[in-house]
Amino acid sequence: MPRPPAKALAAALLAASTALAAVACSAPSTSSPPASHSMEGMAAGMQMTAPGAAGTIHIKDFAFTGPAAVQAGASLNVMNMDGEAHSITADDGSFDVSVAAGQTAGFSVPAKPGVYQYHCKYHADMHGTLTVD
Ligand SMILES: [Cu+2]
Repeated sequence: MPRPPAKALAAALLAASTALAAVACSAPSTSSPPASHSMEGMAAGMQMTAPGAAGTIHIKDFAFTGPAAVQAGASLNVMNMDGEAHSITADDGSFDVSVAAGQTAGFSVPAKPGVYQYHCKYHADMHGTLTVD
């Protein structure tokens, strides 16, 4: 399956998500705070959408697209462009973020470098990989 030019698309989406975040910041409910392995991770994990986020993972058509690698402890936004809720849940439980349809949420990536496999807990066939440097 041919893919769209991801770079230009991602840049446009990032700009759009920044604008959207300002509007969509109406206190979405997170049930489980991300597990923090350090104090800095804990501080960053408190906020919903992170204005200074290192990047955005987009969820569209039941697929994850996002930065291939991020810095340990960085903030990432998750933008759900689908019509139903998704989650980004680490297979090892390092992070677990649910995002309602059309919403954006933020989370802190683990402070420990490694390759994290994640999935959507609502759709078992959705998988992604996040490399933490
Ligand atoms: Cu899903």
